[in-house]
Amino acid sequence: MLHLIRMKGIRLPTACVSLARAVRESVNVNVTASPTRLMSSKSYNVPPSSEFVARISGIATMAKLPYQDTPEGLDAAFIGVPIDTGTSNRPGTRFGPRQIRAESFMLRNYSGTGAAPWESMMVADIGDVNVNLYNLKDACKRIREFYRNVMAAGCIPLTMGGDHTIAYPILQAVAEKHGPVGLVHVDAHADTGDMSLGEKITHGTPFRRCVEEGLLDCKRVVQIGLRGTAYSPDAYAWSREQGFRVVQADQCWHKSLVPLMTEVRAQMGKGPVYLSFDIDALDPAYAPGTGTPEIAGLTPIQGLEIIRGCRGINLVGCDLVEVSPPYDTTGNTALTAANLLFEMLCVLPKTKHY
Ligand SMILES: [Mn+2]
Repeated sequence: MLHLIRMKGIRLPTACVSLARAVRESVNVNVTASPTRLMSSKSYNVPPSSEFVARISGIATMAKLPYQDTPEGLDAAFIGVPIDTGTSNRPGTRFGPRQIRAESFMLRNYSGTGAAPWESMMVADIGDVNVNLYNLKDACKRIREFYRNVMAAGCIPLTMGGDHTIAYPILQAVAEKHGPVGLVHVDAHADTGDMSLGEKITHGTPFRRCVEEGLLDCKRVVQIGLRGTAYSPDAYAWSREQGFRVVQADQCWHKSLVPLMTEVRAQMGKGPVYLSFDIDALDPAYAPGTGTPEIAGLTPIQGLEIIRGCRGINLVGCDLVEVSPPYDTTGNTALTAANLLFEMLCVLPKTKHY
């Protein structure tokens, strides 16, 4: 764990502070002009600026935030769940959290929307769930227990997957605290299958399990971006029968999704909502590093419109899943994921906007 020190209300990793101080002193910069100094009068974690600290230096935490090993005292936390045991096709999502962290060092202080998360909330990277790579049921149990602690601390989890199986145990913990939640589910697939190869727990079944256990407020569920070939002529009938709103990818083509999100906000109302974003919702031209790609998907612009359109929704947890680094040597899938996760942080209820 990085050793933290406090300096006039700003918590930075020690190495970053000493480097920042050295840089300031060597160029005689007015201390009050440091962007980190201007962030807030409260004691929040603020990632070091590349004005003072080499962007590529340091241990790769999400957004260069401090690492701490508990959720205590945090308003929100980034958490990795490095698992691909549930995948049906290309593996590799166990490497997702690591590469998202590695690509996240380009993130700065403000979103283009004027959102200022580092001025609004105490956020840290609390590391990874120690998953069982050889037993998916035990992995789910470990994930559920980890997230129970996170929820008990009053901390909003922002999860880096990991295949989509993880949404099931996470939602078990979320619903234990909040009761049945609304769901904004962005994905190429409905992930509402019943069984695969005789197994109930896979990355194609999490939302069926969630419905069976009463974890979702089904009238407040929307699935956006669904597409691809199917095993039946009406592949999303089960979703609609539960009361979900289904927005297939072809209903999104060539359009801004801002009007859709106005409707989604009305559908979600004031109750608690979980946001689950499978990177395969995006077109594989933009996000090839994923386990089950489907052609003709959403653009990154539409992805941003969906997330930014969640501002005003009572988000109690978010995830970004299915990043499989071995299938994208450019790193751009993970870079996109890092940015989408930052934008999720930017629409949490406590985040202030300029
Ligand atoms: Mn999925």
